[in-house]
Amino acid sequence: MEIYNLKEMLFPYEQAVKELTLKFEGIRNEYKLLGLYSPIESVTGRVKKMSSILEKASRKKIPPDKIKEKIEDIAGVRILCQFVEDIQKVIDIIRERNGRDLFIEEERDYITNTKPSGYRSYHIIIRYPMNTAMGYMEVPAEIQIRTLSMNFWAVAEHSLKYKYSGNIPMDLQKRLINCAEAAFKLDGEMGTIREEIMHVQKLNEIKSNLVNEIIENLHNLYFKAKLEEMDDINRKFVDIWEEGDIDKLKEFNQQLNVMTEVYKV
Ligand code: 0O2
Repeated sequence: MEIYNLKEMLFPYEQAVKELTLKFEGIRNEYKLLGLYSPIESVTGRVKKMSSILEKASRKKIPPDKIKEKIEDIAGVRILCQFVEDIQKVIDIIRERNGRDLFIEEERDYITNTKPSGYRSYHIIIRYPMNTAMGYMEVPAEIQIRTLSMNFWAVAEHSLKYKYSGNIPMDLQKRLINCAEAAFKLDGEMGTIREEIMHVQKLNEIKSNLVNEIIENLHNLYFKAKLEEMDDINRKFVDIWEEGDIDKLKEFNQQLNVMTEVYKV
């Protein structure tokens, strides 16, 4: 690979990032649609900037023709979790796909083996099979899995590293290590109320899905069945909605389901 080819070389990486991001977002949405707690809070992806690729190649003394082979994080996907416990669930989801739509090359556990900087995250290096205009290829990609608080720290530290060109002054480094420990302590404390938070979030998802169904039913009864007593039904819905009782919402939706059955809408 020559430098003048770098832009073209990145095309499949861009596609791989898009596909991987979409897949993990799909898993997250599926959990939510099923009214379940999702271990995936959010997913982002990026292709490393050309300047960063060249900087990393130069720092690691990688010649241009070895960039593709040696820099594994040109395609990067970051999965954020609310709780440390969710990270293992995400790892399991990815391991489950190994040999199917991706191939795991290596796993790096910087949570158990925290980096001296204070960095915590779980990395999975994969090869992602793709059919491109140039034919079949396996695009290397790095999946970083971390909690929101690990991410808060990493993003801040990354900015400082950039500001100081990689040489953060010693006293700032020490403060960053303290911050990393505080962030990890926060993760630990949050873990103690995880069950309760998960329960509330699940209920919220169920409620939101129910409201979607109810509104669709109301829409069909109004526009398709042209029901006359719609005002009463709407008022009943508003009352139940304001009460916020999930069982009453379920019961109301069941009644609407029966009505839509009867009116065949
Ligand atoms: P960017 O801008 O995020 O792409 P090395 O670069 O030698 O540390 P290596 O051997 O490629 O890393 O693999 P490693 O350490 O498993 O993963 C590299 C990526 O992990 C980094 O990419 C960062 O995103 C993240 N990372 C690793 N260590 C740290 C750290 O101490 N602080 C922060 N904030 N992030 C870290 P890049 O290329 O450095 O940066």
